[in-house]
Amino acid sequence: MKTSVAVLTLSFFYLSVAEVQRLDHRAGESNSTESPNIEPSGICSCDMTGSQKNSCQLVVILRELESKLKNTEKQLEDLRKEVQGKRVAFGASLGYSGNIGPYNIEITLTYKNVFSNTGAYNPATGIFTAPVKGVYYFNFSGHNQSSRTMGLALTKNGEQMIVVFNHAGDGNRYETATNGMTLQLEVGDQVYMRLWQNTWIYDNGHNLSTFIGHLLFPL
Ligand SMILES: *[C@@H]1O[C@H](CO)[C@@H](O)[C@H](O)[C@H]1NC(C)=O
Ligand SMILES: *[C@@H]1O[C@H](CO)[C@@H](O)[C@H](O)[C@H]1NC(C)=O
Ligand SMILES: *[C@H]1O[C@H](CO)[C@@H](O)[C@H](O)[C@H]1NC(C)=O
Repeated sequence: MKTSVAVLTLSFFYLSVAEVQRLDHRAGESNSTESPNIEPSGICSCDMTGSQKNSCQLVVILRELESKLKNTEKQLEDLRKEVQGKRVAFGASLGYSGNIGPYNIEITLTYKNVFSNTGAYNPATGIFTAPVKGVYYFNFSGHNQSSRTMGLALTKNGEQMIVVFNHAGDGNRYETATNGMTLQLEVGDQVYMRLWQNTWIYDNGHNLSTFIGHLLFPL
């Protein structure tokens, strides 16, 4: 709107107020429909003087520009709404879980301590469900004592994507392993963390074991 106001203001250098009103009224009569291609010569008659005709054509062009600008503004607003609906992110830790495992089956980890969540991550199940088609980034970390085996898998719809595996070694160190990946997801695809059978993971109030994900861009 600012642009059209500026353009209109500029036009007063060339047209008197009365002239603009008269011509604008005239242009309005033949421009009641929203035709994007107004033919200036169709409104500005032949019996006008050269300068009148120029002014008349200017008004017609201005009106055309104004309607195009209104259209662009509407498209921009629609786009803004669309982009806002596509903001997706979450971050969580196991929190005060203590030791989890070992189990004789693989389990899905539930990261209950939520730092942020636009809603697509369910802390009760540990499952992230893609709300839009797009490219997403995930990262996770897992902590435990070096004497314990830790196997963690970022899993998509039951299919293992990437893993960290901590081989149980000697010593009594505390170790954290981390990994991350960019994944293309369809609407409804599910991503979650699995703890391998007969392995351990640990967390406490320090949020050592985390799982995060966010939408990089929609497709
Ligand atoms: C995952 O996150 C950790 C901690 O921020 C970082 O050090 C690591 O580079 C990330 N890994 C990948 C593969 O993005
Ligand atoms: C762990 O996360 C919670 C929030 O989710 C936070 O209040 C707490 O301070 C974190 N602990 C540490 C040691 O950073
Ligand atoms: C790692 O797992 C073992 C076995 O359950 C446990 O004793 C230990 O305390 C765990 N956590 C850490 C931080 O080492």
